[in-house]
Amino acid sequence: MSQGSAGLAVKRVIVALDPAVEGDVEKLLGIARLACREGAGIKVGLPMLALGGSEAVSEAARLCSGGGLRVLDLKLADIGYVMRLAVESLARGFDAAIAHAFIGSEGALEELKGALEGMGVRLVLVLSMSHQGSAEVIDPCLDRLISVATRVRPWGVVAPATRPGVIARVRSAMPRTVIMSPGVGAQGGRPGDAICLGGADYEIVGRVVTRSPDPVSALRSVAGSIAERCPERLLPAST
Ligand code: O7M
Repeated sequence: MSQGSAGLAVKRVIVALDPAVEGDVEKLLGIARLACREGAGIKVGLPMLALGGSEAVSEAARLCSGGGLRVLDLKLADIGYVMRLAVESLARGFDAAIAHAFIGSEGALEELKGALEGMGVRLVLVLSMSHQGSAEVIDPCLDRLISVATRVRPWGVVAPATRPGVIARVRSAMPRTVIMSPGVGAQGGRPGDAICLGGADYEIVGRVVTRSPDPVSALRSVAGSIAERCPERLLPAST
């Protein structure tokens, strides 16, 4: 593995900042800076909102204002009007915000996409999830979810690192859409499965980095595994 491919690989790793208790919030905000400087960026969502409030959510985005992708993960699944209210108060300062594809375009995702575009924030849609229960309802509908996404034309989609075959199906249906894939490490996905086997652009990693006594080394180690497995895939990711 060359230094060059390790450097490219680390720019494919987004760190999920999910505090487990209130006392974690400050520590994770500290990791935000390093995840944006060293890695591809950060993802914050309901645990950060619940334990740190909207101030902590905004602060995470602010800490990354010098560079790095800032993804707000509320996994929205509501009517367009309510999702618009949520993003108008929480998504400022973020580059992208996540919603579920299953809610459909009319009256929901179209309105959300319009609201986000007005704020300069890109839409990311969840097409499949990393846990086993995704096989119960979501995955049997994957083709329909892809067709919703094809209509809505989000900037990015989410597909699971725990099932690279699902990512590969999404990649072949949506060749130019950014794919981000969670489930690496703590949920059993191997670093590199999503990018090397599935064709994802980014791997989302939470606990492996945030619970490590040495988050920088943990982030570099995930990136090192990706770089070793498929250096040829590591041209800079589209943003
Ligand atoms: O690496 P972990 O398991 O500690 O954290 C995984 C992160 O990815 C966590 O923030 C989850 O909310 C998120 N995630 C999943 O784990 N599975 C999914 O199917 C989808 C997501 C996600 O980010 O959706 C946008």
